[in-house]
Amino acid sequence: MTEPVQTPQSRFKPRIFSGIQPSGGLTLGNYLGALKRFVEKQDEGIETIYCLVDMHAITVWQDPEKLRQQTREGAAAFIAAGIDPARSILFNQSQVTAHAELGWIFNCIARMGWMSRMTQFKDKAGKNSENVSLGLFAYPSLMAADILAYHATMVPVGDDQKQHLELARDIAIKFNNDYKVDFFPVVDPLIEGAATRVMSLRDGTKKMSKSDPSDQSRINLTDDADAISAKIRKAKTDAEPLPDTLEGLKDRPEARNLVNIYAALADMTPQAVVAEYAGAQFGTFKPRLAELSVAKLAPITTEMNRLMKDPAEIDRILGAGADRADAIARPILNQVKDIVGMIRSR
Ligand code: AQP
Repeated sequence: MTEPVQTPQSRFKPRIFSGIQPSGGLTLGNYLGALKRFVEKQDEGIETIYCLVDMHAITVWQDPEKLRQQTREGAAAFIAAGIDPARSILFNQSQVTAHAELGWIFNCIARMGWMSRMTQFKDKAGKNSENVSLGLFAYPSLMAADILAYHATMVPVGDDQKQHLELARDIAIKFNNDYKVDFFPVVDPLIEGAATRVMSLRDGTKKMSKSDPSDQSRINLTDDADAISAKIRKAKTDAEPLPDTLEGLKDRPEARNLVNIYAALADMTPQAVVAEYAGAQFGTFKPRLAELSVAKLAPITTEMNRLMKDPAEIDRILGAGADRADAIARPILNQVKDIVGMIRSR
């Protein structure tokens, strides 16, 4: 057996990895829960690796031409939101084969029982669990590979991904224990900010999602000012005015959601938002929220549209990012193969 590799946790330098599925156009939820945070981390000067996870996207059916389009649109959204492909590594997952290779090894580490407890699988499979893809079941194991192929130590995500990140930690720990090494870092989820779970505009108990059948439930990053304003105007609320403390929003999920969105867009705390709008009716608050949303999102949409006019340039950026990603992941994967006992003779 391979000699145990002595690698204390402290040797891992801070490195951030995160991804977004190109399974549809990106939403305000993806922006506030993920993309905006990705830019902040890049701007803090931490090494950042960001990925359009197209292999995750095909765990449910994707039309090939749409998948290509959505991947480019996702990359355009990253850049338009402030990701600089020179400072961050930006690529699509399938171009770096280390993800699939490590994903397989992790399929052999993860336990069926662990995967069966994943709430996202249960939600997405619903009553149809016999008929969904095997890939959908194995999704969190590939996600662990995405992160650990880079020895990433921190993963900014929305709240819905917390359970998957706990699973990535379990996989890293079990691998280290099984092979008596201290090879993989134990990743830290970064779930921060006022909008870690943006809810549907039609139902405050449901997550805003790009695959929700109702377009009215979400704000898309490609929506124009009129569409954004109309969706916010029609967003479900209640008849009460805004309270003066957050406690007053406890059983008002739709109202709480709009306050959180406002806070995240304005870089305020939700407490500060209710303090400012205490006693205001939604007839007053909604137009202000619409105005703020348009002011923050319109420049991103305009820049995305400009970038989308040159798909070849987007593909070039993704390819160059994939080369840089591969240069980090390949040596790590090679060490994994040595640890596992796989011969590498070419
Ligand atoms: N509503 C949300 N609020 C806060 N964060 C969110 N994220 C997604 N929705 C919200 C965060 O965005 C990142 C990328 O998510 P993903 O594309 O990998 O898949 P998802 O979480 O399943 O997002 P969707 O929009 O619901 O996609 P579909 O409909 O394809 O399943 C993650 O960090 C996620 O937390």
